Amino acid sequence: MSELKAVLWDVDGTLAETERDGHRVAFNLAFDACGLSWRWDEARYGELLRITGGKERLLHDMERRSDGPVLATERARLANLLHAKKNAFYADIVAHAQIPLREGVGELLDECADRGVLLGIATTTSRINVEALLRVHLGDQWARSFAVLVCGEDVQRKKPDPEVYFQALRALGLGPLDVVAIEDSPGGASAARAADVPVVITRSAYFLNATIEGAIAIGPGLGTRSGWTPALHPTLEQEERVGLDDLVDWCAQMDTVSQFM
Ligand code: XBP
Ligand code: MG
Repeated sequence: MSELKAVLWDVDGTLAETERDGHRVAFNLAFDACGLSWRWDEARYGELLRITGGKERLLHDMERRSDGPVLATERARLANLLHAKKNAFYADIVAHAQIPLREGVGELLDECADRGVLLGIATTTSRINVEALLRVHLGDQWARSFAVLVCGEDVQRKKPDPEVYFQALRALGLGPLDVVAIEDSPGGASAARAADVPVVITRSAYFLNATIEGAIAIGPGLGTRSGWTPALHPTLEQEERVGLDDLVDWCAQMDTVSQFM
């Protein structure tokens, strides 16, 4: 691996636990606002997370229920309506319910900025949702912190397709081994790996036990040094979190690691 030049962040599940308490709740509010009795409980939403993209998730569910519109054009129209409403409710939830950034995320963002490592967003979620979340946590000028922002509407094919990573690398003018991706899900890991981007997995609530292949490291979150594979070196630093040097160490171990993960 060459010198680490950028860290590319997934959003939902990685920057914050937005799925269970954010998007899912907002989808249910949107169903209600449209007079539908449909509800996605936590378990059903966990199944539906296999389908990336909110609109795609709605269509997938609608095609399988007996009380959904029969015509494809009607399903598409309803999905558009529900998705727009969902995003409005989601913005309201993140603005008020304050879904926090996951532990260690803010610190690693700051450390990257301090050490001249570029930041990027590589997500399948809509730009409006990224804005809503990051404005709350990083302020109105949040976008200035990121050298590249590739969102759901920017790609033809969402994760697990690697297009989001190819676009981010092209925009940065970097090769895959110049960067590290941080993801939380099997689909996110597949997308990064298919673009040859080394990926670190911070497991989120919905993917605690999921089989995730090809990561250079997997652990419970950036806020702890325990529970990681490969294990982290003990540190003399006060902080009990994953730092940039750890990402670089994992990259250096990459070839060895892939033999046992
Ligand atoms: C996660 C997703 C998204 C969100 C909903 O993306 O699959 O679909 O659940 O977002 P990532 P939209 O983890 O890559 O951020 O409704 O805006 O599609
Ligand atoms: Mg994710």
